[in-house]
Amino acid sequence: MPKHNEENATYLQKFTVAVFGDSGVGKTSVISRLVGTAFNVEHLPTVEDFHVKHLAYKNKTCELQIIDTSGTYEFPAMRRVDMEKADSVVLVYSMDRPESFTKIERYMDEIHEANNAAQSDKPVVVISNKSDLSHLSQPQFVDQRA
Ligand SMILES: Nc1nc2c(ncn2[C@@H]2O[C@H](COP(=O)(O)OP(=O)(O)O)[C@@H](O)[C@H]2O)c(=O)[nH]1
Ligand SMILES: [Mg+2]
Repeated sequence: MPKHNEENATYLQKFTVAVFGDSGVGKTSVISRLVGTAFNVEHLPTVEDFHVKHLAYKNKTCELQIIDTSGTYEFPAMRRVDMEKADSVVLVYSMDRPESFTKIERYMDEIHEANNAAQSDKPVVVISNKSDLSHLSQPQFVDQRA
């Protein structure tokens, strides 16, 4: 019987991804799309959820553990724990809400702090969500970041 440990070529390698972003930007929706659960047209604020997705990569099966965080800025200690345990971080902002992009900078600062503390260098991916509503944002939103 094959042993399920790291020496086994088909072992499930585990990666933890933490998803952060302002409340309502669409974090849960993006994750639902990835893990195959239904898209919800309502915004149900998340405290913290955990999802698992299996992916095949280079002859191995990876287990992606996805932490869907609360978008409120009230839980810095919880965020810090999630940042420290994540192998990589996804930051989401919404194209109709410039302030949700400004928040990305604060998350980046916190990630740098967590990285420095842990002497790590986690990859960070930024997702622009709600591109169908991009016409609602002000032009300077783009100019400010150029
Ligand atoms: N128009 C539009 N609405 C979206 C999109 N993605 C998510 N939403 C809606 O945005 C709201 C907040 O989404 P949710 O995933 O709960 O946000 P979260 O708080 O970041 O987890 C919900 O009403 C979703 O249906 C998108 O790409 N376009
Ligand atoms: Mg959510």
